[in-house]
Amino acid sequence: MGPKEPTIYESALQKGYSRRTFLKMCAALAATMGLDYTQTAQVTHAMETKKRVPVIWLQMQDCTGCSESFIRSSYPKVESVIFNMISLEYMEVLSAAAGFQTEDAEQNVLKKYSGEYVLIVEGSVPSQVGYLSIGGRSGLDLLKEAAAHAKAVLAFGTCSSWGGIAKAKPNPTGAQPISAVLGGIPIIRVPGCPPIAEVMTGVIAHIVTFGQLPETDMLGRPKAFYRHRIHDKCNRRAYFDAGLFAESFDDPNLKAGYCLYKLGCKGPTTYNSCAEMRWNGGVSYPIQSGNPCIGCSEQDFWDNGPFYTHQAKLPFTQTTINPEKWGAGIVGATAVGVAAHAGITFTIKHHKEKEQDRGDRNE
Ligand code: FSX
Ligand code: SF4
Ligand code: F3S
Repeated sequence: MGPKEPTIYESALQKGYSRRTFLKMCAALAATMGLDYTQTAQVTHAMETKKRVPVIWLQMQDCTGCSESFIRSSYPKVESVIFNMISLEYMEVLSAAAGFQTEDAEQNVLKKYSGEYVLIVEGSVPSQVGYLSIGGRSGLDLLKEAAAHAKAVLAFGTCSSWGGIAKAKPNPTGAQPISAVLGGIPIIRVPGCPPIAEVMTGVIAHIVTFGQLPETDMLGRPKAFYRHRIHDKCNRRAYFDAGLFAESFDDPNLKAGYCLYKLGCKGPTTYNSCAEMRWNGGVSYPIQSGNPCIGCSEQDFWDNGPFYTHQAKLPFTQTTINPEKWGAGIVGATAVGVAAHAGITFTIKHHKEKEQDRGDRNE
């Protein structure tokens, strides 16, 4: 028998982390998972008693955006995730080895950790012969082999979840989501092009902490991160409800916070955590930065464009609400939609007066 494998806590200590840093990491993980502060103890207990989870990260047809996003996780920092919570046994982007050496390493890991490892897949799978071969084997082959003995399969990104950009028309490679070729194997979908780093680490942390897959919605997405539409938590939502819309990208009202719906925003039909967790360690997200949501976490988002053109009705929506009418209806501005010129003028005027008031108070 080999030496006893260290727990996550022990391995953190071995790497020179203090108990204090370790506890901070547990608190950050609990927050990322959306757990109550009081549940931090549960996370800490799991990290003190459980061993690191081996992870194999496969890349199919993708742009490496998911890997790039993941390695920029801020809360917790990816070095603490990678080196403490999981043991990243195979990942092309971070691999020191190259070529056949790397492929050999993968084969060893598949055998050594059979039934124990979490398989993360980034990218879509081509159905046309001749596309995507790694080390002389087809991507499809490698994927099926790795999925067969995985403890859990996580589809990171819109490509592996739904097919993504490669599946957009005319789809020359016959790209498909991994669910299309892994029949019968439960898959957790973590869509986004790419997904938010903290969402990815949060899903892994859930599996490590609770020893089971997180609760998902009908489409296999973890509810903790995909239960809200961007629109539900959007920082511009009050303007939508008030019927105040930016009319163009150089409209000064865009900077003032007006809603981007008329510029094509797909927030009303997009499920993701961007508006709550934001990007780059909580700094901002597309809408906050002035760019309409293009629905990057949704199925066929590339074909559901155009991205920046206002559409009265969004195609393939999960809601029958027409946000244009809904927004104006809420203000009660004669309830005839954004075209109700008098109503809009009133709300804009009213808003400007309020802004003026605020400015006066702040002076
Ligand atoms: Fe790229 Fe990942 Fe988009 Fe796809 O992210 S960011 S094309 S979801 O598979 O690398
Ligand atoms: Fe935010 Fe877009 Fe909804 Fe406007 S339409 S409130 S910008 S999500
Ligand atoms: Fe994507 Fe929309 Fe978020 S475009 S990054 S889901 S705000």
